[in-house]
Amino acid sequence: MAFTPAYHKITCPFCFAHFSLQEAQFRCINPGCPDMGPDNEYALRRGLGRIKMGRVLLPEKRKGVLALKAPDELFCNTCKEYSTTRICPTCHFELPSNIAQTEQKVIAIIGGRATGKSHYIASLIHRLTHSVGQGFDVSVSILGDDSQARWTRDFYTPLFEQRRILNPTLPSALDAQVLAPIIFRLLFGGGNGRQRRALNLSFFDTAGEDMTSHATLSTYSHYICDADGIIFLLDPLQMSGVRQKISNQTLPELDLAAAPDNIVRALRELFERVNNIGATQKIKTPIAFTLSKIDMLAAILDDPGSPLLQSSTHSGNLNLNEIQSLHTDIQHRLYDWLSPNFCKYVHEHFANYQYFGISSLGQPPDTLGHVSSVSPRRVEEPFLWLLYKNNLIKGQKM
Ligand SMILES: Nc1nc2c(ncn2[C@@H]2O[C@H](COP(=O)(O)OP(=O)(O)OP(=O)(O)O)[C@@H](O)[C@H]2O)c(=O)[nH]1
Ligand SMILES: [Mg+2]
Ligand SMILES: [Zn+2]
Ligand SMILES: [Zn+2]
Repeated sequence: MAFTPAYHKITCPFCFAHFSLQEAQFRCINPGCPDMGPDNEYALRRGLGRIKMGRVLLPEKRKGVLALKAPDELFCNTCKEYSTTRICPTCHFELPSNIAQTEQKVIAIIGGRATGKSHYIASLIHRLTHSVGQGFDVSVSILGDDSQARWTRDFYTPLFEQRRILNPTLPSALDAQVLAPIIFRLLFGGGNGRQRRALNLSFFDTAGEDMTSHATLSTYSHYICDADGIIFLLDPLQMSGVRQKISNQTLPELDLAAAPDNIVRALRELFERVNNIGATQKIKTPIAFTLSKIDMLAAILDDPGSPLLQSSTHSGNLNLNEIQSLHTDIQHRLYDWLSPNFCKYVHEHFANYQYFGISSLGQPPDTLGHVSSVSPRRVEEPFLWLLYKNNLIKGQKM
């Protein structure tokens, strides 16, 4: 039987439980196995009713030097077949292959209702898999059949083929699917003799509605509080200063529950509770506070030189000067558009943050919810900055 060294600590890309490779369980996936039955852990996590699954195979507890190696397959006594399908001991989700050789990172995308999270995920993934990756010597692919099917059905086909805007994401109580992340594999390096490095990245498309109450926000508490980076979307169309200036256009209704101040406070309180952070301590997780829908702002920007109107130029390295000038510009405008208190609150409570601006569509949709083309602007920047903060790509002052 083949073995892999067991010292690798694994973080489950679905439930974020930490365990060693030794503790990983297996599932018999032989369709002819007579021992199929309900899997309560799996059903509970997915919000499903009773579901029949292949048998869960438990590894033997090994001691001494034997504990240094973990089996690559386990034997099903019922059907007499070996299984190489590892599952998480906590949530019973199937683990991606090579999990032991691959780093795991989690990037949380959060924001109030209709701030643009789903469209952002769609345009970011599209850019990463089509063009940005090459400039950074990274290849990006979607991992697993579940993730691939969901990406195609819920994001790619409606937005990029049919050019229709995406539906609002249902809260987790109504659609358990949002509790499962879309997982990507990023492969870094390989060029110029550099060492290759593999990374699995989990993204959840959360419903804004789940972000506005303590009870539902807690569902995602580990996803958010253990994340390696957070993209926090802020909708300029919910900011009073912006609404006054573009009042001649049809604007979405004002949604007080989704107000940026409320969600940033809820986020801070969540960190205080889950990670036991004192009232005066700053949160260290890198957070990209990102204005969405910046295509709507062109009409009200008095300064044609504003970085919000320029496109970004990052290739190979993250251009830190460009990031900084965008940050300063947005911070200055948020004083006016939102309130001086917002920036002050962010500064006092977060140690590692930066402001960004993106447009996922490049233009507003028409009244029927169609777009003539999808031309994303600056969408990769917050993501690249988070990779930079996690030492995965280099930054340069140009
Ligand atoms: N002008 C403009 N509008 C956008 C853009 N992205 C999204 N929108 C609009 O914002 C609406 C909400 O976007 P979603 O991505 O569904 O927002 P969400 O944050 O996922 O919302 P929930 O799933 O309800 O939490 C869309 O239906 C579009 O009308 C953009 O780049 N530009
Ligand atoms: Mg959504
Ligand atoms: Zn798990
Ligand atoms: Zn079996």
